[in-house]
Amino acid sequence: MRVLTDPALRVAALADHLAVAGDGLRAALRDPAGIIPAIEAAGLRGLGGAGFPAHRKWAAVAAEPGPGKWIIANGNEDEPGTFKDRFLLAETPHQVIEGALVAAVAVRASRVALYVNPREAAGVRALREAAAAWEAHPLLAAVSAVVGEAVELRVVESSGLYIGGEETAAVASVQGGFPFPALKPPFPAQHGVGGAPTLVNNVETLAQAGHILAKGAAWYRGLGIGDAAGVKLFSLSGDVLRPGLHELPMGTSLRALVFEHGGGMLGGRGFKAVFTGGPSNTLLTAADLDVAMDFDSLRARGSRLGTGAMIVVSDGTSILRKTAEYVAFFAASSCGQCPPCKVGTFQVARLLERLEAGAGRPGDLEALRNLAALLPGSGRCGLVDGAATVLASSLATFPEEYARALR
Ligand code: L3W
Repeated sequence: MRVLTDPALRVAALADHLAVAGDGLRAALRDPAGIIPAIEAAGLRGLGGAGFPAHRKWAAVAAEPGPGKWIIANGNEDEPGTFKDRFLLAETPHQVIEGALVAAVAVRASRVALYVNPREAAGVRALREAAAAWEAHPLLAAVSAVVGEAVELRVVESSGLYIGGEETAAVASVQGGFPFPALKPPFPAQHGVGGAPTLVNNVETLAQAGHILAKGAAWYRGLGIGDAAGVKLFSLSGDVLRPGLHELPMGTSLRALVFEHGGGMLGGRGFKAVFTGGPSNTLLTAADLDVAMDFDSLRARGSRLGTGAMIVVSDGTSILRKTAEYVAFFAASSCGQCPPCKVGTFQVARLLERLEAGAGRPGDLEALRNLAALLPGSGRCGLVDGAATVLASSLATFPEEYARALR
């Protein structure tokens, strides 16, 4: 099933995009009041990690007074193992912009920030060219007419820092500041860029909107398996034969992803575990191979779908080493505003590094367990929670690796 990755959408010229797409935006312009109900009926969720129902966020922004409301199409993507947004931006920039304009019509926003990670130079280039083409096209004038203000598309390069993907940090970046996350509430929906109501959605979420409006909510919902709706871009990496971006029905089993679409384990090695999402969630193991990969099923299992990144680890690979690598990433990515996050992630990274190097000391495991219990909830954004979750899960699931490292 190819919706977002349909080769016909991988075009640079707007005319080529509109030859095969554009019906979603046209439908949105014909019936602006029908957009949010369609998004709700489709079951679209926020695909940047949290899975928050998209229609609730859109309705919250729509309910706020204008003028000067904002949309931030969040393409900051920088977490290990996630590489879906860079595909959408570099290969299908018009698909993302069409979706963002559907959202602009729905919530009556006039400022659209296409917020992109400058490390992805191809994405920045593609988006700049695409935005210029839309600026000159009558469809944008039609969007402005419905919104009631001149709609502007701005490509905004992020700081390139991971933390800049957190939504309040994205708001701060678009305002020209350092990407410091802020406490919520207020949510950006009420108080975003310059205090204006702001809809922040991941670019994958927005990209789905055009298809939903074009082909209908029932069609979209039916693409998913069971109760799960629609399609998802899974970033598959690690010890599999066919790593890469796999667009699959939401609710596809982990087994199907790894053993059918991913071609199975590299070199016939045994399957050991999967780091999901950020990688900031509870690990999945062989006992979870039949779990449906969707927000609710993974949450019921005690884990999370997150961004849909699945980093597969085989028998020969050390979980301790991978955990140390990811926690070091979170430690380096902490913005430093909240001492428990800055100091806690640093301490965990230091202890893991020491253990991994065979220089662990008695008491290190207890210190790690204590930190895993103490740190969650101690920061204003989710960064420290992610680091603590992956640590706690790896300690609980593979205790023998830690004990062996200590010996
Ligand atoms: C309006 C309300 N909006 C909540 C909105 C809120 C936000 C969304 C989810 O994501 C996840 C986490 C990581 N009126 C609202 C409302 N909203 N109540 O719903 O909010 P929240 O707070 O549940 O999550 P979040 O912090 O936005 C984090 C996963 O993403 N993840 C992490 C990515 C992190 C980055 C980064 O920091 N650079 O990319 C990766 O998978 O595990 O589940 O929009 O405003 N009443």
